[in-house]
Order: sequence, then structure tokens, then C-alpha cells
Amino acid sequence: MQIATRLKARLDFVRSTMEQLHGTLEDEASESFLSLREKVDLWAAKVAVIGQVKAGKSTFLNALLEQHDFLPSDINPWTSVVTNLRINLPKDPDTGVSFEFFSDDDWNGMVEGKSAIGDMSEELLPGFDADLLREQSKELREQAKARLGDHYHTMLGTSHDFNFSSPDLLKRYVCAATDAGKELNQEALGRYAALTREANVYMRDAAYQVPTILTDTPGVNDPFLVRDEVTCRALDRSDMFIMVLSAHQALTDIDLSLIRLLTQQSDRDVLIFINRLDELDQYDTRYEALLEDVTERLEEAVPDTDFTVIAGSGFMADATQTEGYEGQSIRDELDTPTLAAYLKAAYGHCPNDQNERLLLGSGIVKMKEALSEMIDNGVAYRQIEQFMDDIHAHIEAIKFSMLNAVNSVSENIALLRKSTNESLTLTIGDELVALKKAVEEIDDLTQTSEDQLVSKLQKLRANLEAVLMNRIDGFLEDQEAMIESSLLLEENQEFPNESITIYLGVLHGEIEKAVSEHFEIARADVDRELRSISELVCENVSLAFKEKFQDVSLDNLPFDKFSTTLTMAKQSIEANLVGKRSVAFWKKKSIDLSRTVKVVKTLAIAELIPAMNTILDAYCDAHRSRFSAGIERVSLARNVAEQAFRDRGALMKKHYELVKEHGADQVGQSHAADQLESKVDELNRMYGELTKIEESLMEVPKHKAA
Ligand SMILES: Nc1nc2c(ncn2[C@@H]2O[C@H](COP(=O)(O)OP(=O)(O)OP(=O)(O)O)[C@@H](O)[C@H]2O)c(=O)[nH]1
Ligand SMILES: [Mg+2]
Repeated sequence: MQIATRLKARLDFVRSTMEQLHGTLEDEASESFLSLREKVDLWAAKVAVIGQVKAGKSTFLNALLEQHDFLPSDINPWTSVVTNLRINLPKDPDTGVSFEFFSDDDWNGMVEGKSAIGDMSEELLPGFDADLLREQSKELREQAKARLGDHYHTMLGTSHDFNFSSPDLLKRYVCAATDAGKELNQEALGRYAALTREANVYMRDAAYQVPTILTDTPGVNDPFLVRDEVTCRALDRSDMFIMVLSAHQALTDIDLSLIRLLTQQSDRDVLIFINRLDELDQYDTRYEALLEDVTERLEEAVPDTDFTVIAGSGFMADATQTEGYEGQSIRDELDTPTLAAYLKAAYGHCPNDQNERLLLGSGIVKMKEALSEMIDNGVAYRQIEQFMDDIHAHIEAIKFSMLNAVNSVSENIALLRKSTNESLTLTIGDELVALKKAVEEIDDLTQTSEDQLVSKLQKLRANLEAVLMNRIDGFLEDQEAMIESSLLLEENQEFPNESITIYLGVLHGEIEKAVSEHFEIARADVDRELRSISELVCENVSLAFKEKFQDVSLDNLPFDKFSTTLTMAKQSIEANLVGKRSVAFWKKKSIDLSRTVKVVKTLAIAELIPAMNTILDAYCDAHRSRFSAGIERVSLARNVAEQAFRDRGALMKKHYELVKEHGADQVGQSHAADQLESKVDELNRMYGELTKIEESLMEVPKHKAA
């Protein structure tokens, strides 16, 4: 089955329009046109597959690609690295993999950044071992050191690139082995996994009609907290999501809050796959209730969104690709009377061929249709539409500039025909000065406002940080009674509770709300700034051209809203109170309760700070990318002026050459005028071609066919 054929038609149209434009403009193609072209070349539909550990994400992706054992999928090892399957991206190599490693900065952020807290807890509360993340980061680093020896240091921050890919190669980089796994196959498994941050796999697949990036992620409840952060960043980069649930425990609270967060962000689509149906007893009779239950709870949790929910089994589809005796026995095992009954109930028929039965039951075909539909109509569609708007704006700008050039050259021809050449150089000279001045002023203007944005962002960040700290303080104050009671020994209790767990659900909600509200207000402020630059720039350009330049549209900039998925990183903070050395400490009845509560709170805050900083970073990034997208639009106007400056310069040069060639007398000048006429013809011809391209762009229906 072919995926996203409708969007392909649109993308092809965009590409061929770009091609045509480039052909028409030739050397006149401006920087901003070339950068738009590059953006189109780099575009891909970005789909991330998410879900809890062992839901079957990697298996599902293998089934989708119809490649058994492509991504490592097994009970042990597990996926520990975000893997981007880059399918049919025009600028990518046809095949190969690139593995990116953590850099020193990544590590320091995760390890050293927290060690001060470790010392403090040792000092204040013997045996206190709250800092799970720090421990795990360290462990990861040690693992990498032990496995890689001297290589370790030279690899940080670099990448390993291969011009082929194979399951074994991937295993070495993207799978973490459990302890049991280590013993089994120490060398081959996960040799570099501890050090790998992200993998990019390049591939071609004719089924995917538009460039597509399918991202495999580690489970969201991965016990290794370090990975959560990496996963969350990957989620922020994707536009569409396939959430894989396990039929045994479809839609847990974690799943629901993740879906809620994802759909909260504007422009994101979510598709739900209930996997592992084959493992459910009597799924032929139970699947319907399961689907209903999941759909109902989704509707309840996220009222205004329609979800496509499909049930099946990635394993069944994968089994049809498994070769040899092993494959046959797996297929026979899955091919039960329950499957036959299920197919009749769910699909109305049961194919005669075993492979067809398994494929139908797997739900993969339905998922492909839904994926195709999602890419054809959702965010990806709107992104392509945006390209068409951009192209249109470019054509308008170029036409404006050309018309102006035609007028200018015609004026000069008239001058040449009747007066002296001094007045000619004078008019072109004046134009040159005016254009140059406009470009310089615009550059100053954008530079100043970019500088202002930097300091504005600092303030916004500090401001939001204060708000968040305040929320955290308030939240922990509410937890005080709970912490206190967990610290007290009961009457007959010899040892204290092993740990205090602080659940962060309420805090997540508050932070989420505070961040998106704060963003909305700040965004309005940044938008005002953008509008005022845009007005000033257009004013400058209009002044230079002595003609009104139409306003630059600032509609549809990215990040209308911002809500961060990063708060998901932790569900709770676990404070381990009993270390080996601390039992004696706890036996002292003279424990200073209020001081200890304070220490627990301090530690909790310290634990929350890195997550908060990540949120603040992402918050600033969002503002920055909105602002620079706006500036990019505005610079369209600037580039028109710059282009005109270059054109007029060339014209002046040509004029001098002509005068040199034909003499400065009346005859020579009229000859020069004739030659300039041909320039006008040329410009008029290009103008006509541009108008045609513009018309064909306008003819494409704007709104999607349902
Ligand atoms: N019976 C059955 N087993 C499945 C199904 N999907 C996956 N599995 C098995 O479950 C195990 C885990 O599958 P993976 O695809 O690695 O799961 P994952 O979600 O990628 O796991 P992590 O990356 O470790 O979070 C493997 O042994 C798969 O063969 C399914 O639909 N039915
Ligand atoms: Mg996996």
C-alpha cells in the first residue's frame, strides 16, 4: 500500500513550481528564495512512535516497514536510544546510519550538575540517597567507560557514520542490555548504547510517497530517567504520533496524561494502536469492549479531539516476514480458531491463506491507511500549504521589484534619448544610494531587535522561573504534613519507612498551566515587536522604491501556543531514607523533625530544578523560533531592496560600458538606449512568466478535500 499519495501530489506541485521559478529567475534567484527551496528539500512528515516500555513499538515499526528484525525488538535488550528512520529524504544518502554520541556538555548537565546535592545530603542526612538520576547518569557513564576504554573520551560529542545498516549494527548502538543480557552477550550487545544519544537511519522505501521520518523511542516509563529527557526532546521535534498501547493494560494514567499533553499543543495529530491483541484470551469476543473502553476514556479525557483507535498485533504482521522453520511455527501458533472468529467478527471474513489471515488480524493494513490519512490531512498537509503561501509571497515580492526596475530602466531610456548622460547616472546613482541606505537601516533595525529579544528573553525566563519556583514551593509546603508523618516512627516501629515518595501529578498540572499562560502573554509581546519591525521595514522599502510595498504577513508563525511535554519526565520523587549506615541515626529519637523536613524539601527542590531548567530552555527556544520565523518573513522585503540595489548597480555598470563603447554623444546614447530596451523586454517577459506561475498557484484549491 502507498502512503500519503494525496500529499505527494501537493508536494510535487510545490517542487515543480520551485523548479519553474528557479528556471525563470536564473541568476536573479535571491538568497531567501534559495533558502525556501532548501526548506522544501529538507521537509519530511515527522511521526514518532511512543508508548510504555515493551508495548511493542519497535515490533510495530518493523511490521510497518515489512522488515523482520530491522529494529531490535526483544524482551532483552530494550530500546534505549531515539532512532529516526529517515525514509526518502531527497538529500540523504540512499542507505546508511549515523549514530550521535552524548557530548561533554550533555554529560556534565546530567552528572556534575547534581553532585553538589549529593554532598549536601550526605552531610545533612546520613545515608540519604535520593538522587536516582545522578546515580544512573554516573552508572551510564561508567558503563561507557568500562566498555570503551580509551576510546570513550575521543567519542564524546562525535558520531559514527556507516554507509550500510544491519540489525547487528543497530543492536550495538541502540539497545541497552539488562544485567542478564550483559552476561549473555557482553561484546555485541549495546556496546555503544550508553554513549549514544540518537540514531539516524537512512533508507528508501517506495511505499512512502512523501519524505517521512518515523521515530522509534524508548518507553516513556523507562526505569532509566536519563532517557526520558532524550525522549521528551524527540517528542518535541515530531508533529504526528502513533501511540502503541498494550491490550493487557490499555490506557494507563501515564498514557492518558501523555496524550493530553500531546494534543494540547496546537498542530499535532495522534493515532492509537492497541497492540498485543493476540495475547488477550478470547480476543474475538473481547476486542469490541476494549476498543469501546479506550475510545470512551479518550473522549472523556480529551473531549474536543477525534481519535482513530485501531486494535491488532504487530507480532502477527512481523511473523509473516519471519523465515524458515521458526517463522512457520510462530505463524501456526498464532493462527488459532480465535483468530478466525476474530476476523469474521471484526472484518466480516476470514481469508483462506494463512499469511493473509495474520496480516488482516495484525491491524497493520488499517494502521497504514490511518497513517496515510493522517499525513495527507493533518499537520503535514498544513506545512505544505504554508510552503505554497511562502512561494506566493516570494513571487509577489519579486514582481514588485521587477515592475519597479522596468519603470526605472524605462525612465533612464527616456533620459538617454533626449538628454545628457550625467542626468542618467544621477538618477541611477540616487536610486542606488536610497536602496543601499534602506538595506543598511533594515539590517540595523533587525540587529537591534534581535539584541532586544535576547535581553527580553532573559527577563521572561527569570520571570517564569520565579513563577515556577513559587509553584514548587507552594506544592512542597502542601506536602509537608505528609513528609513529616513519613519521618516519624510509629509506636512499635523499629526502622523508619524506607523512603518517602512525593507524587508530582498536581505539580505537573500547575506548571503546565503556568507555562502556557505565561507563554501566551509573552508571545503577544514578541508579536507586537515583530509587527513593529515589519512595519518599519516595509516603510523603509517603500521609501527607497518610492512606491508602497505591501505589508508582510505575519500569520501562521510557529508556536502560537506552547505547552511542554518535558514536565512528563518524572512522575514522582523517591527519597530513600534508609542507607546502610543510617539505621543508627534513625534510631536516635532526638531527630530534629522540622530541620529534617526542611532538608527533604531542599533535596526535592534540587531534584526538580534540572527539569525546570529544561522547561525554561524549551520555552525560550519556542519564543526564539517564532521570532526568527517572523524575521525571515520580514527579510523578504529587505532582500527585494538588496536585489534591486544589485540590479541597479549592474545597470549603471552596463551604462558606462555602453557609453565607452558607443561614445557619449547623441548617437552613442541612443544606441545605448536601444540596448537597454532589450533589458526592459527581458524584465517584462520574466514578469509575465511569474504571473503565470502565480496564477497556477492560485488555482490549486486551498482547502483540503475531506
Ligand atoms: N505476542 C505478542 N508479542 C509482541 C507483540 N508486539 C511485540 N511483542 C513482543 O514483545 C517484546 C517487546 O517488543 P518490542 O517491539 O521490543 O517493544 P518496545 O515497545 O519497542 O520495547 P522497548 O523499546 O524496550 O520499550 C518482543 O519480544 C516482541 O516480540 C504482539 O503484538 N504480540
Ligand atoms: Mg523498542
